[in-house]
Amino acid sequence: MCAITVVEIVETCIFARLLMQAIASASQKIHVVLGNVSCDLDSTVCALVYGYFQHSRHGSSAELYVPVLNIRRADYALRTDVTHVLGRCGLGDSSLLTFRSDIDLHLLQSSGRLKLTLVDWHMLPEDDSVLDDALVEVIDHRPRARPDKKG
Ligand SMILES: [Mn+2]
Repeated sequence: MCAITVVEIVETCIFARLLMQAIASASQKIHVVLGNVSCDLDSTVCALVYGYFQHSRHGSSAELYVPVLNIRRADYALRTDVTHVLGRCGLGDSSLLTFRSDIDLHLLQSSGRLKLTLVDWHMLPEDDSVLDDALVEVIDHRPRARPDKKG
């Protein structure tokens, strides 16, 4: 069974709603905890749990932590292991999750409001190289390409 409780999972879902409010705010930093592009189960769980953990410890009105699943929302149904496990944990409603297609990371970065943590991967692809300056932390078993920055 799941190590995280249903209550905790559901609490992470406030991220999606808070995110919508934050995007409307001109000043709030958004710290995205981004899983890898395969959106496999460990990547997804790590993004949700670490995002929740960081939000619980450091989230504030000035900085919002948001776990983001690194696929298009339309592709979520294809990740049957993820949908199965999250469904078993009481998180069957995908509208409560935030996907890469829901949020324009390049726009947030260009406005200086993005901080980025990568979980279960360690290198941004070439077409996301503009996000490099927002990268503050990498949680992965592979060696880092560059040292973590403070943030
Ligand atoms: Mn993985």
